Amino acid sequence: MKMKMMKKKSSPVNERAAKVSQGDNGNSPLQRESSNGDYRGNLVRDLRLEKPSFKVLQIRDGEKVRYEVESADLEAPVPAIRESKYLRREHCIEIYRWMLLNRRMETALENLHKQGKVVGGVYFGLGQEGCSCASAYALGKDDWMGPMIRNQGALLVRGFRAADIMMQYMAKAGSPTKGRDTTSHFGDLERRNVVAPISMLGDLVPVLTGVALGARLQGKNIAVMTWIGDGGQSTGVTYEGINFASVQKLGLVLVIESNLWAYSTPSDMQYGVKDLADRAIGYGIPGVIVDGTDAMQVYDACHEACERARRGEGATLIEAKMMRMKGHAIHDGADYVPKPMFEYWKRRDPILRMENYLIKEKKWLSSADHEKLIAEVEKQLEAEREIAVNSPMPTPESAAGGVYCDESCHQIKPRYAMPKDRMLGQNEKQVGLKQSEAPVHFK
Ligand SMILES: Cc1ncc(C[n+]2csc(CCOP(=O)(O)OP(=O)(O)O)c2C)c(N)n1
Ligand SMILES: [Mg+2]
Repeated sequence: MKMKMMKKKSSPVNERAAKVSQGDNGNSPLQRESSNGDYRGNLVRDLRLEKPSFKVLQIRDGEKVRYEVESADLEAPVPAIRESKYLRREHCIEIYRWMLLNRRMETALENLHKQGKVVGGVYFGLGQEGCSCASAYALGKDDWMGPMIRNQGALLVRGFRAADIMMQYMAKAGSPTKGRDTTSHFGDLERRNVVAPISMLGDLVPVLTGVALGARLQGKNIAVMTWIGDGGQSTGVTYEGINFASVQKLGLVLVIESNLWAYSTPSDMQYGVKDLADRAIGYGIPGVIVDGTDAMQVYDACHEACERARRGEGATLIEAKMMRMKGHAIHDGADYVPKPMFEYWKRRDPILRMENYLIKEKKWLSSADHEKLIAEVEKQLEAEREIAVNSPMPTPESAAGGVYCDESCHQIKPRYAMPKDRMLGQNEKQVGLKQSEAPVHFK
């Protein structure tokens, strides 16, 4: 059924640029065939079970700008979850649990903001929990990640407590940045292998690539995962970072959170390619398209990309198609988003889809077990919320102290082994460094 949401009198401004495409290219779900059989078609795989296609049109009414959506797919039934090739029952339930915790923590944060307890704004990953949690779940102990603002789920999976994140937003003394920063600009270089988010969009890409290079120079190939939005991926530094990873065959796993909006700009008003995964062809690395609301697809693509990274075969670009289900942050009511888009993606809520999958399709969870699981998550969250709310603000005297610095903070220690400098053609038996030598020399 063809649904038209446009009013007849409206005139689209720059129709081509305003088209938001979800890649309905008619190709096979597993592997897009190239027309001439060359390598280009084989570099991009599409794991999705549906390929919605939208057109978002920018309409100008005098001074005012608004958006309307046109699509034949808005009433389409929700597809099944794609069976994971790798995950067993307990893993699927675990991922679902992280997704629940992610969502409920963000709801708690929204309430804390309304109570005036949060200093500054709150960023949400509503509708993206499956992508955030399942991607981070694919990382191993030695791998690294660099989250962005919508990856609070990934932080939970990587071992941060909900209390850490809530304290951070409330600028509490016990927060990871000891109250120096709100939102999520924190990492953990010592225990959890997490690089802090960088606000300048794209800059995390070369940083994570550098982490992979550092590990390589210490004799180990690791996976380094970071995320970027459909808006942020347009930055020059994103290209530089991916290109360097591609040339050096470094284990970058870049997840593009293709959520149809960047602030109030619909995707295709700032890129011309049909699917962002196609950019992988230009970088010379594999690209994968997944349905970002299907946690199983996200996991499988990320798992394969991480395995490839650990084998030293290089980078992968994963485009996760989904929808940002709130505004940019708490201050943004997202009134500019056409309502039918929200309705369409609400039916594809990643938590609802996973719940159906576990309870109805696989029968891996009984209703009673499900209720128990939810009660446990709520109990955990309430306990952590209490810790966060009751913890103290920083003392005035502490303001002069560092955020990360302590006495030994500038001592950079090799994590995996001593540098072997194999890439530099030096004697492989030589391990360790002379006192005067820096760890890495590009000669
Ligand atoms: C280089 C750079 N340009 C602009 C901004 C301001 N900015 C912050 S978030 C944002 C929108 C990001 O949209 P997208 O990358 O699609 O991510 P989403 O918010 O949808 O997750 C912009 C323009 C920035 N932080 N860095
Ligand atoms: Mg976006």
